[in-house]
Amino acid sequence: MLGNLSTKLQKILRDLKGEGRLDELHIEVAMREIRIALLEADVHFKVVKEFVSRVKEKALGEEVLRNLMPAQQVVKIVRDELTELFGREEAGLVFSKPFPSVILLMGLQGSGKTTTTGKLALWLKKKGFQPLMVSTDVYRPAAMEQLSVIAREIGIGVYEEKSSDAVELAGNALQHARNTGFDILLIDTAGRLHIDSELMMELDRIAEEVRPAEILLVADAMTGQDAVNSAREFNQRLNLSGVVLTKMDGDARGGAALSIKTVTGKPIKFIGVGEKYEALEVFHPERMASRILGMGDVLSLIEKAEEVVDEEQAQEMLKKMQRNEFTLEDFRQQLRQLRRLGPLEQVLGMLPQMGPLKGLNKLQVDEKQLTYLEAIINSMTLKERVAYKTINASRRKRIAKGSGRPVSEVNRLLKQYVQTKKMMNKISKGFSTKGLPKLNFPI
Ligand SMILES: Nc1nc2c(ncn2[C@@H]2O[C@H](COP(=O)(O)OP(=O)(O)OP(=O)(O)O)[C@@H](O)[C@H]2O)c(=O)[nH]1
Ligand SMILES: [Mg+2]
Repeated sequence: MLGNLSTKLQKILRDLKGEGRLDELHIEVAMREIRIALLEADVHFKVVKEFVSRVKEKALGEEVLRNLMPAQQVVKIVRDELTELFGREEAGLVFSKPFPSVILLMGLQGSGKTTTTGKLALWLKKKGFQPLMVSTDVYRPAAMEQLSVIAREIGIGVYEEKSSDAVELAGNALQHARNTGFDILLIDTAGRLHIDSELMMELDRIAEEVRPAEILLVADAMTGQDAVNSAREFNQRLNLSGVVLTKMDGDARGGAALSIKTVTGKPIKFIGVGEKYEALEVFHPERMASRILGMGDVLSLIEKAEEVVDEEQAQEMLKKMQRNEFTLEDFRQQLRQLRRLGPLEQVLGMLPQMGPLKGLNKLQVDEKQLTYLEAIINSMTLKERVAYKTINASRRKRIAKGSGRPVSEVNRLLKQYVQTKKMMNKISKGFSTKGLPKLNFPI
């Protein structure tokens, strides 16, 4: 995520660390480089100016330069200021009581409103709410159909009514939600290529009709300063409660994410990180700042893991690793869980890029390889999976044939498995089987 900016900032700070003692000139040079990196990432020029001057002022502070590890201090300052740009506090969703509470989503055409409506509904459902969705895009019949398809796919209710009046439709949907006991009504609205007064008026009237607890702007992170400008204009008219930045998984440069809070005063509440309905993350300013600086986001990773990993199974697996009983069957299960965590690149990006994990994010990860590994294990008998030493040359040939992969890959997998087993055994000893793992990452 924000790969380019991330790489540049990390390089600048790494160079600074290489300097040992720091003087004003070092700081000057680093600040100039940071300024360029931010501008290249399409961050708003005023935001850049203020950011650099704040970091510089703090970095030149007496204590920093006299500190034994001044570069570390500078890294911390940059991280704190980045966090500040992202909005410091995690914003969270607001609900109105009594239910149903309304979330109104708006934004320019193609920014991801309909997809985000579905993602957010799914997220709320996982949290135990009973959401209902409605599309008020009365201009394109296909728009309503799109939301209905999403609703079916994620198993969430959708309010449908043939109507050409978006305001009336929103009102009726709310009435329906109230009558039938839904907690939350998510309203997807029509987009326009540009902000125009007709669009604004309609949104105004919908808001007036349903009194939303949340007015979220859905903005496409890939569009950089355009996203920021649209956010500013929407906010002037509708008093947004927050922003959802979509397409952060693509090659968004960071300009939108780093400018929106300062320019509009409104926090980013969620980010969209893919086309799948699960690809929505709560936005944590501090964690995002750490991720950009390569310090990892182990907390988010643990949360993701907790969603897909069954706690009891995990404990069982840990015990097995500690007793060195980790079988190929377990290896397969781990591969499956790994794939459920999301695209490997994203997972690796959340690990701290230092110590033993340094450079991991630059690994060329090929998702296909995981499928092949699983196919190879699938071709083994249960006995073989439990006792890998019985897998002799002729069995290897049979397994290769069964999985449609060359024998060399079967050999490599067995080798990897043995190494993993050893490593797991070692690492697992550092974890406690009670409560949270003792994490030994150097962060
Ligand atoms: N990669 C990626 N694609 C996304 C994300 N969010 C939405 N998209 C894609 O963006 C495209 C447009 O999404 P929609 O949800 O239809 O956008 P919209 O704002 O409802 O569009 P209109 O209703 O036409 O204004 C779709 O192809 C989505 O799959 C995201 O976070 N990441
Ligand atoms: Mg739409």
